[in-house]
Amino acid sequence: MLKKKDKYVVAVVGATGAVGNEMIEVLEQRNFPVEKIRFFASEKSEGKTLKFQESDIKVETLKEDSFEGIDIALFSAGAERSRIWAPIAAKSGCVVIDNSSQWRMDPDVPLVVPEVNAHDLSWHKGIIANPNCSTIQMVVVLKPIHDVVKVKRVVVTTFQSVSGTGKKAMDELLQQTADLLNFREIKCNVYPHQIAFNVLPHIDKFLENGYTKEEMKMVNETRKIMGDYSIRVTATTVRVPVFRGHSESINIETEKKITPEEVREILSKAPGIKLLDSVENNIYPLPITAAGKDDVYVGRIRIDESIENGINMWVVSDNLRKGAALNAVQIAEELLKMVN
Ligand code: L14
Repeated sequence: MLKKKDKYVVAVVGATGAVGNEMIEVLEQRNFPVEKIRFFASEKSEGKTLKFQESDIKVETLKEDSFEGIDIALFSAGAERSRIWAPIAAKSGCVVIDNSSQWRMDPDVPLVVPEVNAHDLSWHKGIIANPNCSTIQMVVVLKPIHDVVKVKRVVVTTFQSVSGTGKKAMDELLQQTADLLNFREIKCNVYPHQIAFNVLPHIDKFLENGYTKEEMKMVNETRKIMGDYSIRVTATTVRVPVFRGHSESINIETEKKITPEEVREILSKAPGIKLLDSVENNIYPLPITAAGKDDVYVGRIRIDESIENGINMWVVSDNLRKGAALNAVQIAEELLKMVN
């Protein structure tokens, strides 16, 4: 468990990846009280160094005793590495904030978005899970509305950028685009189909029920984070040729009636949210608005006239920031508040 200190020894596991890079940047930008930073990655990155606050830090590979002396470890190295290494790290007394899907639905692991359920951090046993990127930006918006009129059902369709998959996918989109513009043959290595100038209704693996794992994460994680298993959620997750920023069309059915004006009023006061909702001026959130920013942007708030109490909205956020690295660092900041 974390002890009160002025500064902490912090590790980033998966430091060379797209989310790892962003974690390093967010720690720097938010002036996280770092006594010492350590970077871990696979053998492929052995010998590399990465910058942290002007100094060059060498990238290490994980060993059984690597976590001794580390207070907080931010993991983003895939589910398999988290499965093996997070318990080892926790056993050494380090608090793990894990960005993979490995521990999210484990009943012994809190799944936390600070704006929604910071209170769940009180019962962690050494591992805390960072939710799925598409789930995070959705619950930030659902929670303040749920508190007022109770959300009964959610129908969500996502438009997800390639950076969620990582650097290789960003390279693939860029390369395919360049190849197509130059009348060359394209190669598909990361995704099963061409992603440039295309849309793929497929994120993560397909499951027995015909949904993708990404879709079921949105269903199950939403209920766990909101602490309300009566909320019904159905999702379609779609990959679009965008580098950074996930967009979502969210339809909600509420128990009590609510007008778009009331939704705007509630969301304008909610933490982590910025309203961009002025269609008369063509103002609504775009992935390029959200890229590199911390907030969850909401627009296109309107009545769903096909049901008694329905609202539609458009929600966009940077999947590497609030969807991953920023949320993880905010969890760490909450942990510090709890011991200070
Ligand atoms: O965190 O966009 O579970 O391909 C796994 C799939 C993150 C996004 C997770 C993608 C997701 C990723």
